[in-house]
Amino acid sequence: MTMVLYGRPMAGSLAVEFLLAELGLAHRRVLVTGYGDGVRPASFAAVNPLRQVPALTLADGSLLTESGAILFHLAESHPGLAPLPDEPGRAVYLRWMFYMAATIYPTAMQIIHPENYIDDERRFPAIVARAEAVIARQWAVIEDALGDHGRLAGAELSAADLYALMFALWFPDMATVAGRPATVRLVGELSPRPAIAAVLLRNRQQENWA
Ligand SMILES: N[C@@H](CCC(=O)N[C@@H](CS)C(=O)NCC(=O)O)C(=O)O
Repeated sequence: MTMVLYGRPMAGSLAVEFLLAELGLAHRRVLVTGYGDGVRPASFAAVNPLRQVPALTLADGSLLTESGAILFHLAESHPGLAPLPDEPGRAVYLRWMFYMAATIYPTAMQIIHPENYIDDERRFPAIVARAEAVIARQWAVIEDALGDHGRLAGAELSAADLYALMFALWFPDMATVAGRPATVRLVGELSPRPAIAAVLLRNRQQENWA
């Protein structure tokens, strides 16, 4: 059975698309639009009751949600983009995978969807401003780590770098990226890779009509 990735253009599915493309894994992509009761296709509500992307059905028909789990599983089961147990860089790789999922992603969501955190629209700017300050501090840790090797888990490209690339692309003008040379270099080196460039082109084209 072909894997099916449920995604929104330029959203949390982007890092999974990067990884699927870099690993050359065949999959079908289902574009999700709308939110809450307006989510389309309506059947997506049964796939992920939270109506969040990414979600991936695997070849055996089982379903994975959570970007970190999806990236981790794919990189673990197809060699090339993760240090495996007992290989150098493994522990550091785990650190960054969890850092992206548990530290960066929730802060990013406060910036992009403040309406999920407070009802009073007048308070949205305050939520966003605080989250921007928090993510700037969080990203400084990534910038320092990238400064050592240009990649997060040692010298080799890993799924953690692709995860970081997604967030950097979400906030190109913010303190996550702007003025951070190691992050700018990561984006500059990874974005033109043929697999990544093709995913970005497709996502940017779909962003305009989805
Ligand atoms: N913890 C989840 C978060 C996923 C998430 O928040 N996805 C966003 C897109 S970036 C979404 O689909 N939001 C729609 C909603 O919450 O209604 C993960 O890491 O996959």
